[in-house]
Amino acid sequence: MTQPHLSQKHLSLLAGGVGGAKFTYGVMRALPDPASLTVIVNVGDDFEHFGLKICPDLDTVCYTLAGLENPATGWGRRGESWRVMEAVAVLGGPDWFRLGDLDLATHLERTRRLRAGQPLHEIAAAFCKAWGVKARVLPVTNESVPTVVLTDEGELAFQEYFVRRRWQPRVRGFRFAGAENARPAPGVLESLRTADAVLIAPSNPFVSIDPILAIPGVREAIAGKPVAAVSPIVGGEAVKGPAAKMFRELGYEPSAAAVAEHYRGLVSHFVLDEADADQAAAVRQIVPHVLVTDTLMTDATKRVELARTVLSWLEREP
Ligand code: FO1
Repeated sequence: MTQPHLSQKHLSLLAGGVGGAKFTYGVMRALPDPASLTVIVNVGDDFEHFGLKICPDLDTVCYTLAGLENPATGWGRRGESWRVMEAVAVLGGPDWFRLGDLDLATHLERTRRLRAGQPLHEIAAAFCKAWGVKARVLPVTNESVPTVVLTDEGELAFQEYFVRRRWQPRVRGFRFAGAENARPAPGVLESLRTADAVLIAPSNPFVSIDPILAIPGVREAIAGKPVAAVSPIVGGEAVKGPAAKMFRELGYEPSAAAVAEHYRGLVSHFVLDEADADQAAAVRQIVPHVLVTDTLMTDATKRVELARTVLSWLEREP
């Protein structure tokens, strides 16, 4: 009997942000059965705005898997219009966090369902079904565990820091409020425990992946498994967003090796970009299995190529 390919087994993927969504899309497309993929998504960016529950990372992942994402921003919806936000601005309301007209439908319907008592993971499943997403997408927890950014100016709520202040305040650390008492959403630990391998997307380690790992039981569920992380830092800079700036402000030189160090003891496999090939030996001192490849997901084909490269490497070097 031939050995089943990893691409036919169960995979779990930890993701947040735009880079995370792009890699998730690649993995989903690289698998013969997208239903064998469970995506566990950061909820630290979630907040309430206009009385609506906004879940940026869940929505970014789901829109991207459904092909509904706005290609210009990576977040929000394709073909978006902004009539509601424009009308809000005329009234003097807050328009710093831009909610498009189509995107608003997601927040309205999610908030209605939450108020009716439906848990977030069921809402995510219902929305994925409606949008034709075959992979399973789970919030890491159904509870509110907001990321708080500790800055030179004091504590800032995540979206205040990220969008309103355009990640300019200097960071000193992060807090995931209430994480220690939060319960993982149904299916999260089961999916991690039964996964043949766990992937960590090239997402921001501090504010996309760490808030997932902070939920009790998550680290334990993946301990001892093949866990492969893809570096979000390429050539000393973040592909998108503030990851490199955060490393610097926390006192580390941003590099693929610094990301590997951040994940020391958690990951068995680490993927870095060709631009950082000179760090492969140093990373091998931190993580046993190291792959150097082109990680830049400049179009949909490259997302799938990267996923295929990582999955076939995991098969060869489990
Ligand atoms: N990011 C921005 O930089 N500016 C925005 O106005 C903005 C609005 C927005 C609306 C819905 C949504 O799901 C995401 C949105 N994002 C926006 C992205 C969001 O801040 C994410 O948390 C970050 O991209 C980090 O992943």
